[in-house]
Amino acid sequence: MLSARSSMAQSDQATGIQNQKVLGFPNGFLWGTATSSYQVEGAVNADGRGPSIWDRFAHTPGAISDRSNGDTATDHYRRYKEDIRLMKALGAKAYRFSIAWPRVFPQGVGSPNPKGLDFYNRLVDELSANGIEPFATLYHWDLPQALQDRFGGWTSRDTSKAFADYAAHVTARLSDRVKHFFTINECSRLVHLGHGLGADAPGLKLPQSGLNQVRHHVALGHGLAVQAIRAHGRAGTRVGPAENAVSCIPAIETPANIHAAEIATRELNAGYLTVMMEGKYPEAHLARAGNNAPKFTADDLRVISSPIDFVGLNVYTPDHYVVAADNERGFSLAPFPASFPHMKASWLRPGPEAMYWVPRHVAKLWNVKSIYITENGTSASDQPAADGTIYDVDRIMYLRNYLTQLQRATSEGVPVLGYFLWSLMDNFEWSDGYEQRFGIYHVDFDTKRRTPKLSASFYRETIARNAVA
Ligand code: PNW
Repeated sequence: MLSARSSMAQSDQATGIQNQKVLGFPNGFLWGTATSSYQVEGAVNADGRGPSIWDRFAHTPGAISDRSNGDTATDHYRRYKEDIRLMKALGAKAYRFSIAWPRVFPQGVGSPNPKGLDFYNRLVDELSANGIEPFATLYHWDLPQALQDRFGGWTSRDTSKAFADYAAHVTARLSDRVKHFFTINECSRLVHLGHGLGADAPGLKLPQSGLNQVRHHVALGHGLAVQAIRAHGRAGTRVGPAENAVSCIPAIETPANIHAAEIATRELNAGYLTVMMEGKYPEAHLARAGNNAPKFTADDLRVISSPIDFVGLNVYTPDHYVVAADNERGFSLAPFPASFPHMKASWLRPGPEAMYWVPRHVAKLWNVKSIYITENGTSASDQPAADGTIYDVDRIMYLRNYLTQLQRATSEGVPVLGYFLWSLMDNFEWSDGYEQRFGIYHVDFDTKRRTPKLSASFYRETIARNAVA
């Protein structure tokens, strides 16, 4: 009797079709999942937590499509042990969570609330007991409302300074167990959607000059926090941003288009990664802003570009670039045709190649030696089949394609050390409320019951093989 393996080999011989190629990742590749405080915790009044701008925004009529809010969310605050069991069932090695600033400083500044930090102490201890490495994000958009009221939030550099004080406080207390800190999640989205379009908290629609100043204060907050984390973290504490860089991919992989996508990456991320990595705003960027350019000092630029240990990248939807000879910028955006497919959320247009090109551009442009993919995932309709299972094969397709491109990157030596799938479980998807489900575990928001989707099995298999399943 032939074993299954050798009979497979035999039929391969018969057809001439080769054995399936293993798309393996480097030894020790760090597989994880990600969430953020306001999206999962709930318990908004527990243990002295102060209100955040997201509490205020979510309770504003018309702000959230399904009129929901994060008051209870997934109740992760009380169910974190169960959630760590879910991670363990996946075989995950790391968990990226965020710390709610208004739990630690209910007024943003001033007296800390020790009970708030206690939650993260419990969480970190439980993760460690289960062999899961904690990666903490310090700011995933839930600014204490008190700072919005008092300083105008990120319109003032007082908020950048308050962020550094909060970062120092947290690092001093957690860095005995937490070795990796992310400063700010997606500076670009919090600036653009929160302060330009008014679609995220605090719901502002600032004119261009004000928006540019907010962008500068957010970058400054990142830099001040990097310095605070260095000053207060134990030896071995590492820090970096978690940015959703504008993802520029060459529409066709010719050397000229690749170059166009690379210079687009540098220019289109000028106010974020570029200034963090280079310590200056590119001339062309300031020239385009003209009178609306932000006000800053030379010292600000030194702070913003404080050395970091890694770059975190959230990778979702890319833009396609081509070279344009008649264009002095040297790159040209190929707009999405109306026929371009999208996932359940209309902004989520799949572009798996982003998972190859974005870390590659970042590594090459700025000689970055350590990169984490801090988020990647998709929403899906997630209807249970007759047998009760959610066969989310669209999410699996999406993940498999992105991971295949990630493997392409790591196999070529692009220094990506880990990947955090967004998200462990369905959660409060900001202005889309609970209508967009990103989890690989389904959450029944009435009972808070968690159930694995088929994609949880896909991810477990990928982690077990350390290769695309
Ligand atoms: C991220 N885009 O947001 C956030 O960090 C998460 O909190 C969020 O739940 C997740 O992705 C899914 O939306 C993004 O338009 C939203 O490219 C939009 C974009 C990127 C990231």
